[in-house]
Amino acid sequence: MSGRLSGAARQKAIGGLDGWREVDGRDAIAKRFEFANFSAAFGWMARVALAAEKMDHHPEWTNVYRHVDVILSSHDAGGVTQRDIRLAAAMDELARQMAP
Ligand code: HBI
Repeated sequence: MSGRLSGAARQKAIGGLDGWREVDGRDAIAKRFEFANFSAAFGWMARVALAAEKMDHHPEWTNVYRHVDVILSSHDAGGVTQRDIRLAAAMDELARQMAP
């Protein structure tokens, strides 16, 4: 199991992602994804779900119409780990692939 990221390694890892922010009052990262419509949002969620299952690492997320709000944290580690960074990068890549 990888440990919680902190200090410079944490800043570097989060900074290497596309538009992720740290959550106030919790050791987690978050991003709002926006899509053209509900179908695109849900299609992306389906692809992410398959990737997440493969990685055995799962997002906290809510979908409203064409927006998906995502929070990532490693529950067993109690904070942000490399597994969150890897899942975040996979989400970004899948969103890029769906861009018009
Ligand atoms: N997803 N975000 C997140 N955090 C975890 O700690 C986690 C998970 N998915 C699966 C998982 N842990 C399993 O390894 C354990 O629940 C067995």
